[in-house]
Amino acid sequence: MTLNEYTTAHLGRSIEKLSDRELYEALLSMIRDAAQAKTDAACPGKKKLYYISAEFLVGRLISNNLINLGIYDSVRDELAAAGRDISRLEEMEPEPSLGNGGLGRLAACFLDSIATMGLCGDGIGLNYHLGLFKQVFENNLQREMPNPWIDSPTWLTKRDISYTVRLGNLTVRSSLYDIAIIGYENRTNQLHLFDLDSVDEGIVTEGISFDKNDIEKNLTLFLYPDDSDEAGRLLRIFQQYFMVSNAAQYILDECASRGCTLHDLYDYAVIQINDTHPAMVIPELIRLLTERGIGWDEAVDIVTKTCAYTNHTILAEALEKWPVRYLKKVVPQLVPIIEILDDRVRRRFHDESLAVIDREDRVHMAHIAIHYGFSVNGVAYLHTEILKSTELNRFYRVYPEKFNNKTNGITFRRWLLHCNPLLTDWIASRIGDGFKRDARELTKLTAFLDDERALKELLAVKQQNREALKQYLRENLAIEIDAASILDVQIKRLHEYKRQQLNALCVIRKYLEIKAGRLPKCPITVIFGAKAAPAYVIARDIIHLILCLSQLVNGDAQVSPYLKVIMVENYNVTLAEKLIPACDISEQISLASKEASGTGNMKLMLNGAVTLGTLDGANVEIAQLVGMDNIYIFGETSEQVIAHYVKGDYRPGAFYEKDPVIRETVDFIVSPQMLRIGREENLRRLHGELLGRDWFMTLLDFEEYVRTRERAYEDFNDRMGWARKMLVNISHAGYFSSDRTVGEYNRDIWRL
Ligand code: 26V
Repeated sequence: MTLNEYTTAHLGRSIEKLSDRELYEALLSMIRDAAQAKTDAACPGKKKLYYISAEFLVGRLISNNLINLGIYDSVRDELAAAGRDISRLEEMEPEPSLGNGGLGRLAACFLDSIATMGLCGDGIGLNYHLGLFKQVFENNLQREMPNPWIDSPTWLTKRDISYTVRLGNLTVRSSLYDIAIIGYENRTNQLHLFDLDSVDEGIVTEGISFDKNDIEKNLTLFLYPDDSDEAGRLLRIFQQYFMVSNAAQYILDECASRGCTLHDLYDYAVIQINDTHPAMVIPELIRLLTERGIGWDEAVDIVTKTCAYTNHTILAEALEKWPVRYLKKVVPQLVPIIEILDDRVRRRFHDESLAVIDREDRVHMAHIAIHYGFSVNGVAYLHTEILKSTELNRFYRVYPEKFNNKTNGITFRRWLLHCNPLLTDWIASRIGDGFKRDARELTKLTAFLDDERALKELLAVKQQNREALKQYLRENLAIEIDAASILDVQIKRLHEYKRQQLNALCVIRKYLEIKAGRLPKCPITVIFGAKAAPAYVIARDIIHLILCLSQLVNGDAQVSPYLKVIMVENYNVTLAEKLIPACDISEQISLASKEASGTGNMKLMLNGAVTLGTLDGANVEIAQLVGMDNIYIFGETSEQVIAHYVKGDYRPGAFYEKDPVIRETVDFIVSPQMLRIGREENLRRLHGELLGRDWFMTLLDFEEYVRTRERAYEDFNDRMGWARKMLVNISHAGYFSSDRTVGEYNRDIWRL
């Protein structure tokens, strides 16, 4: 059915007669009907996957759904023939605010690939009304605002399903909303989002403040509510338990309805636990199974054969450990179960480091997931190796068979077909359409590495995308960029280990160079996009530094023709889709060993940006695929970095004292120019942190970073040489399709 037939049948009017709003609503409901029609496709086997995650960063859905239904081009052309522009309708859609960063975006890419591969697998999470906060900049500081995203019409479909959940002294009844996940020319699965009807957005006062104790009203307001006080931490546990208790009840009910006796649960269900946030599903399932008459030993056995855990970070501070005291307040019903789980571990292994409850009475959520699950996976080759050799080494020794690697991936439907139609068409013109189904076909592009015409066309595509970005930033964010400049981007959550501060120091260097008359051959635009966790003081200071630098550099008539610094407000999936096709240099500069994988690195590579990065996360695999001539690698290796931590021998002061360039650069943070623009308290605190502690070793790699970045800028001027590097990157990006990743999960873990 065409859109026009649809509007005529349902609204009695043709496209021409409808307002943009009416057309948008019609499009949404047409897509929902089409998705519904694809929910009944048979599953390949009787087992079904349940992917439980605190985050699903799905992004806007209209265009992606149209692409996956195979009707994007026809709808676009139909609209155009009626004098209407599909992009105006696309821009009307609010972006669901259900995630923070790579973890949530990965979950969304996986759902797309699972449905695309015809597998039966649903997501399960929470319906946060105000999402992750919305970032606004005021006086060069980040301020947090609620991010309401549930509009009318919405993709959410209310289901007639509800469960009882005990939250401390409170007993609540949940509601369930589904979002259809439409595979590319394949079946429709569901994202199940649980919610509570009593939640009240009206309790939010100043910014994102609210009464943290009023669980009935606040439970699903925000993703990652501030946990800098006890009430905030308790709220996070309330959220997690609400999520997994609903998930467990849903899974048991659905499996029972399909013939499962509970004794054979693992034949009907596999549960992927995305990071530790959903790990309480393990004791909750044991509770439910024993309550339904299954003996303890068997319940533990069933659950262990059903659950698999993905680790997404080695940062100790991010591995959740909940005090037993908290769990007694929030989930007293799980505490005796967790104690038995701990007891069983202690009887079996006489190794304190493997315990579920440590000597300080804290419950290690990852330890529950490893002992009582059948699979533990890291998210890139290097990350899994580090887990096995250091962070989880004791576990690896007792359960070597559970450990496996699944290098992350991204869905090419969103990160190529949807966000970069020009490049997609260009690729298709060269190698045909096969890559749209099978990303590995991109390697066919290597045939054009010495084809001057092809390379020129590729540069022209990038140029057009840069101009489109320029226009978008002007119209939507009132930001001016030079479309002829090098676009050098770092877009990701703000964290010290990702080292946005290192990039900022490099910007200071460039500024001082230009001031001294050493001008770059090609103008440079450095773009940042990042949100800082509200309670993360140094991360907020780094944002302040970048915003102050931006004001200084862009306002300096002598410098700004050569260098501009942009920090986009409220970086999200929608902005990523605009930025990535236009970028030239992809900054992946985390301290080696700290970035589990990264997935932005894959998106940028696929869109023809060249990586400037450390040998960390998936950068290692990118380097292997493209070869050292087509990537800019710098910095100490993960082994060297790990050795510094073991020896405790990194001293930022030593770098500062011995290298006058470093000293001048770091001191610039608290120079009179900067203090005129910024807040002394924030700038001094950051300066002190870099000199005194610098836990993520910014200064360690500074000199080599500056040098390597200069080399990349220099190479950029050789346009044909650069185009070749772009093409090598695009040609080898196929490995990073989430279809490949999901295929491996299914082969090794899920076995659907
Ligand atoms: C969470 C937190 C929370 C509080 C304090 C500091 C901190 C630091 C890191 C994290 C990350 C939690 C897990 C996560 O988001 N990991 C990301 O997962 C992506 C998908 O696998 C991966 O590409 C990123 O490298 C990894 O950081």
